[in-house]
Amino acid sequence: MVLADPAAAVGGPDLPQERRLVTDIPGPRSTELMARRSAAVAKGVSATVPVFVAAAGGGVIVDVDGNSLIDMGSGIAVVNVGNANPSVSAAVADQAAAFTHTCFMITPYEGYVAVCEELARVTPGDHEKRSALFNSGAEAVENAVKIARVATGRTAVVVLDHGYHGRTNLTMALTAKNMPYKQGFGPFAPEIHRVPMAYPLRWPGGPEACAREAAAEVIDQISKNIGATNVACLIAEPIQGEGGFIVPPKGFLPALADYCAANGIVFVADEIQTGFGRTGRWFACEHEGIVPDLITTAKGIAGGLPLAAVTGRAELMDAVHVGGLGGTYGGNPVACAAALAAIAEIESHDLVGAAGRLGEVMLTRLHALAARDPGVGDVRGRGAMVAVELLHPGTLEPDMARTVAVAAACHRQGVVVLTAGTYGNVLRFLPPLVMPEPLLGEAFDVIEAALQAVPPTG
Ligand code: PLZ
Repeated sequence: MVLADPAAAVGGPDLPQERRLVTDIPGPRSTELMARRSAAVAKGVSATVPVFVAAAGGGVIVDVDGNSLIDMGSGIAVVNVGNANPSVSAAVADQAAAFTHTCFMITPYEGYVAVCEELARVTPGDHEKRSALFNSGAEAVENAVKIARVATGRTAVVVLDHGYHGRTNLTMALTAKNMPYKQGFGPFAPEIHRVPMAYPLRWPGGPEACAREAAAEVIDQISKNIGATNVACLIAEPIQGEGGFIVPPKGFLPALADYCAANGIVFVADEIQTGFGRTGRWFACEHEGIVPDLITTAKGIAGGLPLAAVTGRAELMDAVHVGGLGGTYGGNPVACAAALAAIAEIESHDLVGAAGRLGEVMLTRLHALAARDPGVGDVRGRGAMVAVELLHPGTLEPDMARTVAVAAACHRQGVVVLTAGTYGNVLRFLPPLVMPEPLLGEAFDVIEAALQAVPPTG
């Protein structure tokens, strides 16, 4: 039961910012740990890259065999401020030395309040706001639905096709994709209605008509099939994450937000993946000047510690009776200390600006690549949240096999890339916002070589 090489377990930005392969991927120690994993961990919990981590920081992940991989995933958009960010680590250590838990509902502490104050400050809109803190993104989304239902006295919930909102029973029902998230796990929660998403690449009327036609279709379906007066909330990711980094065309989300406002429907922006600087704004809603009634956050909020929030209009949030919201660990003091440090880091290092610059580098590289590779069917994203959708050339047919093969080739060459998409044919890039630009360039050299090594078919 010996833990692998504790001497290597110092991470943070001082780690050499380099790609370094000293063994095959996975190396012998990772292979040994994978065997232990298989014998002890449930099969349903997957592993994208078969290496075990010893330390991470800046733009790299160092494995237990001494390989240094470029991190193009940020633990799914979590370590925006960098892994083992020294300021976050120090805040965690200090708080852990003071107290680790009391339960905010039993004996409160300042950190929780301070995080809610910061959320009121950094989220869109200057109206009066309140927040409640939770442990995971899914839990935040569930609570947004609870709050919207109490505040409106209505029950129906509207979500968009290709959307992802979590893996709990209610959020599975909100999530569009069946495999792997829902298969066999039903029955699902009732009163959930899925409407079309404005997906420019795949909109039958073409990308130009997409925003207008999709908004009209959504509004028609709500009024015709559900009845606007029955709808408590509409939940939308301002850029869809797991669905494949689908950026709604300009005007689509504002049209839905306006329709919600006119019909007493709570507009919930799920900014769990897009928040905290990721897209080159504090929150992705800002790209179109949208002020959501409620906003769900998690991931990037606390530099890697589990924390999530619902933030929104005071009159909605305060509609819930005393004791109606909570949980043993929600707003844990150590996670709150991490969040305060992470938010300060985003601000003091202008990581929002950094996300924009990383995005420009990535989009430039990917557009150049798309011009030479007929299998790259779409390049899209905002800030440090960009993706390519791989197709069989000349068609809209998803090329999942190539996507999987390219990702695996990148992993073997020491670049952690993630896939996404309803059809599993999207390569997505989510570097930490502290990624050094030369390292980002090297990651794209590897990605480009992998795409060349696995050419498109069909
Ligand atoms: N809403 C928009 O992106 C989490 C899921 C990974 P939790 N996305 C990563 C996986 O396979 O489980 C996510 C999201 C959006 C909600 C969630 C859910 O957040 O913290 O994973 O519960």
